[in-house]
Amino acid sequence: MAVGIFDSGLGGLTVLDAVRRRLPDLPLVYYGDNAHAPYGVRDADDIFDLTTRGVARLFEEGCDLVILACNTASAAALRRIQESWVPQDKRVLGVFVPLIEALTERQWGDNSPPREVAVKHVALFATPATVASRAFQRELAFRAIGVDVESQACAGVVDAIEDGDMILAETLVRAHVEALKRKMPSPDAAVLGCTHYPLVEHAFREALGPQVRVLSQPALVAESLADYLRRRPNMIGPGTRSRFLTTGRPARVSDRAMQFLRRQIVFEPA
Ligand code: DGN
Repeated sequence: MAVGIFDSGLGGLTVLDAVRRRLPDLPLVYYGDNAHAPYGVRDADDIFDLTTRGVARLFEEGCDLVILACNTASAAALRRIQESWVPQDKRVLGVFVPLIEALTERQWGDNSPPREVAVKHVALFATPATVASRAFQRELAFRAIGVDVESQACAGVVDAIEDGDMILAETLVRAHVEALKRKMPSPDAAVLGCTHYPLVEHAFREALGPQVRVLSQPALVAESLADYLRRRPNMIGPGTRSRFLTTGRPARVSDRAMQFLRRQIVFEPA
């Protein structure tokens, strides 16, 4: 049995990498829907259909737990999947809750009332689809967490990273941070709500300044997963080797994965 990691493309490899560092023996199956990426410009029904197809494939691979390591899919499809689609013996988790926990210091699955929230003004940087969904604000409201959120749809950043144009990506990040600061001059914390942003985290940090606490998803998701599995010791059995599936062209996707993992991995057709 393995843990499945779903993403619209390659960005979820930043999450996979952090999970591997935190839980080196955990067998993982990665599914990148490269044939249909990016999701950031698709509508919610389309994202739901594509995401359920990928998650079903990961269930077939023997994954009883799947992480939607894609903010756009988590925003547009996760609740619908959890409420109406997942079989009883399977679990699908998203990537917002670990960020919210980091703001409130709560644990996954803990229903106790929120503690005093240290941060008051939160800047959210994400794709246009994630920002439009208001899923992050919905999750905060669901937990009765009263922080002030200002969001910035970072158009172009994912595409620039996918094209390997890091100079353009960093220039766009600086422009998006400036645009955010015009709406919220002094955020206490910044949430990087997209799988690709760890690759330009340095640009976000520089533009935001040292007084802003930057919450980067991969390490937070890995820590939450470790905690989740620690509380469910029988959930994942002894491992097989990790596998990488793609709906795109495996040779091309394997080549581009180097940019995210800085080592060679081999994708198979999904
Ligand atoms: N993986 C997506 C996310 O985290 O929002 C970014 C890529 C995309 O499909 N837009």
